[in-house]
This record gives sequence, structure tokens and C-alpha cells, in this order.
Amino acid sequence: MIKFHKLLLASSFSLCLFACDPGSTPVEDVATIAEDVPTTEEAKAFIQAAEKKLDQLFIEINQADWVYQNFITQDSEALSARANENLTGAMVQLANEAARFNSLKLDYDTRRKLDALRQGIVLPAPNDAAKNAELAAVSTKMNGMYGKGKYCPEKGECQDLGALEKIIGESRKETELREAWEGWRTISPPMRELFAREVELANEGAQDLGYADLGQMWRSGYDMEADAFATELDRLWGQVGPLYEALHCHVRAKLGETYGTDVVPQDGPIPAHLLGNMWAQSWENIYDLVAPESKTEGIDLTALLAEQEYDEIKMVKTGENFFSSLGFEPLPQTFWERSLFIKPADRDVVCHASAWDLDDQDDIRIKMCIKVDAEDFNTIHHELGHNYYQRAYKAQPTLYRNSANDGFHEAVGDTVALSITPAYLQQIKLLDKIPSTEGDLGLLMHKALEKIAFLPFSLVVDQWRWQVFAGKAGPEGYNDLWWQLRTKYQGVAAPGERPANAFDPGAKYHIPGNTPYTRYFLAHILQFQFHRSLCEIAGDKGDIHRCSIYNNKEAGARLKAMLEMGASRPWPEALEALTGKDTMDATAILDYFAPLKVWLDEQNAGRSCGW
Ligand code: X8Z
Ligand code: ZN
Repeated sequence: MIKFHKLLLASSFSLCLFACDPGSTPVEDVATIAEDVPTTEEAKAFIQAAEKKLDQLFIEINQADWVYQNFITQDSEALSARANENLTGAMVQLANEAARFNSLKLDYDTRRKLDALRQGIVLPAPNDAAKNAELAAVSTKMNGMYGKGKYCPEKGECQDLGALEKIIGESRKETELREAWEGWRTISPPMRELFAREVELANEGAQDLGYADLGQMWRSGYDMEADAFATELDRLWGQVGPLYEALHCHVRAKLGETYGTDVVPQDGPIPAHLLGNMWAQSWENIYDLVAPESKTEGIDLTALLAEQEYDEIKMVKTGENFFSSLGFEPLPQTFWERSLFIKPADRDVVCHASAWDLDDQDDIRIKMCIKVDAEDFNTIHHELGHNYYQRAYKAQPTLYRNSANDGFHEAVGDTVALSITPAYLQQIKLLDKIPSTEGDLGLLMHKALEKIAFLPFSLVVDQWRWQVFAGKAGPEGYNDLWWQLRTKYQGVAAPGERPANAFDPGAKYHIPGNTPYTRYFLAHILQFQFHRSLCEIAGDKGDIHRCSIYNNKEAGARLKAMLEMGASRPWPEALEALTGKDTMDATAILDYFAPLKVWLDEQNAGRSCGW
């Protein structure tokens, strides 16, 4: 998958690549190049050797992780841990050696690549072979625990995440929802001590590299000071917070009507098991409970896919076709041969969707247990966005084969998916006729349940981790801190008292998977900025939520040009190349939902909002 902060996706270590755990592999060929008093020539030679070494290690880690995540066994776990150990060890060593060139005046690319070496590690190990091996083992193990996770009730069969998510998405019985919600969280208490050890080791690794802790290291990867980045997040959240609060207020009122105000008190946080999603991170599955009564029928994409007999492959082909319509090359034959699309019946796999680039050439793949529904139709576009990005920057040198920042990687496929409009669905014959705009409040509500509900969740995950990395909570306090932040940002609460050993963060993939999460918050801001600009480029003068860039080669070319930059320039330049503006800005998302905000404010008049 992705290199350095690689991952794109979802996965854990993989993401790691420059991340991951450092190991003890000696990098002699690189090390011997650097002498005591370095010269600029040596710095360049060092980078060249480092890129060569990393090229090889990335292939090894991707192969080992691919096998592990597609076939979770004790042996594949050991092989994956070893590959992580090797890679992390080499990367930590390179990052340390890079420090020798700190005081040299260097050309732009050499300096940028040296910085990338230091900052690109997601899970840095201490400079100690035994600790590196331990960190690799612990992080690999947690990934597998999540992938294998099942809830086994006292009576009845064990249920995997897919089965439990189906209940949370579809059931309207409070007790059933509660059991599925609590049941999934039985997988994570055994992770708590492992996670604590991972934090300890990775913090030590970050400190060895000169950071205060791992949180500061993660915040330093955005071409600006770590503190300035945190302030930037606060600013963006300030822009979108009022829209979230309006949505929360309306949803809480409607859930009160459905479940009773004793279950959903109208002056406090919403119980997290009633929002249609295992983590209450997006709420589109309760659309029917909160939808405006519009004059035209909404679009039920899940039903349309079933009516037209779409299967998993046809969904992916449809996603590919969208990118092709923008001028991107079709996916290689190997993508179809090597990807995992369907959950295997006979073995444990990591089902959480991810996109991979096995060799930095064209061996791109996705791995996901596709369900034929609207949610996974979107996720397929999300994953393909990663693959097309990987392909677009493959001509860049190794250390630039990444997105402008990690939010960009997460935003590309989502941007394209914003173009899945009624007009587009009609063009591809999924829909008979385009509904009139009178029903648009319904469309906007559906999108808000996906995208606006998600915003505070996407902040909570790393606000929690950053505090944990900073030592603000130890294992005993992890869960309380988690729910404090869930309440503070999202206004949601656990459905009841949590067991003393609960480790609810561990029941969310990205915690055992060690994938930073702020990237998704950024992506949700950026994708609306990208969409607005691409629609302008395409000359679409209509409502932004009705705009589809399908078939527009000019928009496609501009998008591709940004993707091809990879990480070669600071992200504001990449943003400017596409949007003409070099700052992240939530006005696009506010514009998109403006009519819904007016409607929500009307509905909420007379209600007391907030929690
Ligand atoms: O993890 C993912 C992708 C892979 S990068 C499927 N997402 C986040 C999640 O599922 O929690 C996409 C949106 C948020
Ligand atoms: Zn992703």
C-alpha cells in the first residue's frame, strides 16, 4: 500500500511504510556513504541510496502485509511482523542519519526528501533492535485481532463485524441494537495492554527522532508547525460546527419520536447505538427516520443496484468507468486478477477496505468485502481514488510517491463520488428519470448524514490518540477519555455504563490498525473544495450538489495534474494548482448544504439544541 505514511487506506501497517516500526536492519550501503563532515554531494548520494533501499523494502512489506491481511494465520502474522521490523528499522536508521545533513544548505528536493525521511514514519520504533521487534509484533498482532474479531453470545452463533453492522444499520429495536453494539466491543478489551505498550514504544521512537511524542510527530507532517496545524483544525471545525449542531438537534428530536425521550433525552448526547452505524460515524442508515417529507421520492441507490442486478465486480467496473470518463487509463488486468472483492467463506481476512500499490509500478489492487449497497458503491470510488493517485505519482522519485498530504489521498475518490448525482445515475442507466429538484432536501439530508455527521467523529479519534500519546491518560483512563471526547465533539454517549476493562477505541479499525485519522477530517473538507472547483472547470453553473463531472475531460486533466505532483511540493501548492486557493476552506461544504441548513433551522425552531 502506500509508502511512507502509506496506507491509504485502511490498513495498518501498511500504512506505515515510512511509518511502521523500525527495526534493526542495517542499511550499510547507505550508511557508508555518509562521512563525518558531510557535503551536499553526500547528501544527494545518501538520498539516492535511501530511495533505492526503500523501494526494495516497500515491496517486501506490501507483499507480506497483503498475504497477512488476506490470510490471517500465525505464520503470516510472523512474516508480516518481520517485514515491518525490517522496514521500520531501516527507516529509523535513515531518519537518524539524515540528521547529519541538518546544517547544510541544500537544494529544495534534497532538503524536502530528508525531511520526508524523518517525518514519514507512522509508527517509529526506538533505536533498539529488541524494542523494534517488539513493536512490530504488537502492532501486527492487534491488526489481526481486529480482522478475526467476532462476538460470541452465550447462546447462538458467533457474529462477525459484517453481521453486527447489518443489525446496527437495519434494526429499529433498541435491545437488539444495544446487543450488537456491546457485542462488537467485546473484541477489544484484550487489545488494551498491547495498545499501551505500542504507545510506549512508539513514543520512545518519536522522541529518539527529536519529537516530544508521537502525536507531535503526526501533526508535523503538514508542511507547517505542529501547533499551527492543530489550530488550523480548530478553525475548520469552527466553520462547520454550527451545521453539525443543527443536524444533531434534528436527528435527536426524530430519534426521540422513534425510541421515546426516556431512551433519547432531549437535552443530552444521543445514545451511540441508535445512529445506524457501529461507531456512530455516519448516519445515512437512519435516513428514513429523519428525512424531510419531500414532494418527490428520494433515490434509494441500494434498491437500484439490486433491481439492476449489480454484483461486486459490476460495481467496481462502474467506478472504473467514471475515472475512465475523466481521462484516466483503465485499470490493469492484474487489478482484476489480484484484488479481493468478496469476503472469503473459509478464512479470516481484514475486511476493512483498503487500496494497495504493491510495486509502485502498476500492481494496484483493492481489498474489501463488498456488499452490494450504496455505502459500498461510495467506498469503491473511495478506494479507486487511492489507486489512481498511486498510479498518477508513480513517475515521481520514491520519497515523493505519496499524496500532497494524507487528507488529499483520502479525498480523491470521495470527490469523484460526489458526482454520483441523479443525472449521472440516469446516464449510466441505473435510474430511469431524473427527479425534479423539489426533492433535493432529501438528497442533501442523505449526504449530510454521511458527511456532516462524520466531521466531529473524524476529529475525536486523533484528539483521543494525541492525548494518549501525550500521557494525559493511561490504560485505566483510556475509555473514559474516549467517551469524554465523543460527548464533547459529537454529542453521543455510550448506551450504558461500560465495563471496567472496556477499550472501546480498539473496536474501531484505525486504532489497532494504527492509521492516523485526522486525514479523513481533512478529506471531508477538501473533497467539497475539489468538487466545487472541478464543477467550475467543467462549466457547471447549477447547484453544486447536482453537479457531476462525469465525462468531463478538462476537469479530469486538472485533477490528474494535481495527483501527478505527488508529494513533490508542499500541499498548499497542490491545492492551489486545482482550486486556485492555497488554504483549506470549509465554505464549499457550507455552500453545498446551505439549503439544508435553512430547513434544519426552521425545524429546530422551538427545540432546545445542544448537549
Ligand atoms: O477507512 C476508511 C476507508 C479506507 S482509507 C475505507 N475510511 C474511514 C473509515 O472507514 O472509518 C473512509 C472514511 C472514513
Ligand atoms: Zn481511504
